[in-house]
Amino acid sequence: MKRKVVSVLVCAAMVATMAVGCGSSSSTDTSSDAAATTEEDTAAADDAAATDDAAATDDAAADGDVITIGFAQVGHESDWRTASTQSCQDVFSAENGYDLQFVDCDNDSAVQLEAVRGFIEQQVDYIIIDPIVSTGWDTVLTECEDAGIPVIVIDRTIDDSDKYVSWVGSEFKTEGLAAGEWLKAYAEAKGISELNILVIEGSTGASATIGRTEGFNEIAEREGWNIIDSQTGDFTQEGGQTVMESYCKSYEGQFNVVICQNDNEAFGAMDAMTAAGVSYGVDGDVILVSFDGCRTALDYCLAGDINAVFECNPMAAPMVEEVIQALAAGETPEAEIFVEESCFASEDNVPTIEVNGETKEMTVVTQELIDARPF
Ligand code: GZL
Repeated sequence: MKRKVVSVLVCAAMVATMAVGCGSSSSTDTSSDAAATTEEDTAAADDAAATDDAAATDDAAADGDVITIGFAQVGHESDWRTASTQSCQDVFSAENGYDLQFVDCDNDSAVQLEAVRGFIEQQVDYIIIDPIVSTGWDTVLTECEDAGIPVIVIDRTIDDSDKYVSWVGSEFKTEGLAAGEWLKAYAEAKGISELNILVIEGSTGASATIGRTEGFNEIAEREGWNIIDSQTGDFTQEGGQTVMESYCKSYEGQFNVVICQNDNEAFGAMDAMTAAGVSYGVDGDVILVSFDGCRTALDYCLAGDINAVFECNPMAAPMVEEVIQALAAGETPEAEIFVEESCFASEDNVPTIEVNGETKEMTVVTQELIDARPF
């Protein structure tokens, strides 16, 4: 399968999102009256926007131009997920000529399959799926194919069917490999000879979990590291805290590395370690690593609480729109489209890492970088 790495559109999407974000931060008032006025103004603006959206859809529908899209999203479990949803809502808006039928599947695979079948019944023009788990898809994708509805998969992968047009997302195994190569170099730079590692995995069966685990464990095995335990925190802050509380009780004093497979799990793990009196981060006893790269995680990285964050870019929607436009033009879109991603660190003692024969830069987090982040 040909691959395409897209960075320009991601930057454009980021700038667009940032511009919107920056604009929305300019009118904060402190007085209660002003706040009430702002609240009334905001409600009025929301009503006006909804009216405009409906009007735009009606106009486009009148022209027969509106493109109806069914989007079955994983859920709302993390900051990353919120940014992924926002990216799709920003691109597939009424003013852009779309009617987005969005379903938050709340991390429930049965709900997700039902949502896709609902889109078929609605006879939408396109279906976007971010698959909660990577298996159990061939039957419903065959139903989409029989209904003549193109399916585009984003983010996580589907491993038991190829009945979809394109997949847009990240290389999860590469993310895991990068974390392992950084940890090796970091331990050497710090003179740490023995690594005893605890892992808080993502949602069981999710390709992001499978890939990150596979990549990191490949390095751990090569280096002879001791992975003491590895349990799922389900990509949530609550899950990360619960697992880390258990780890602090079961493995007190036995570990010096915690790998969290997303930012929200890292936030929960931090709370649990703080409560247990375990120090972490640049000046702590435990090296803390996360995946995703949301703004809050980079804040913690800047503060030295999280040692390194390996980005997973949620801004897939601009590339999905490219796929839809190619299909509409009778062209064959790329089968796999990879978004560009960075690796972030709190310190500058590991400038670069080698992953799959490619040199990746470890970007030291600054406030300027954080301010420019889209999520
Ligand atoms: C990865 C994505 C994962 C994120 C988590 O692409 O599916 O799911 O890493 C999210 O934050 O919950």
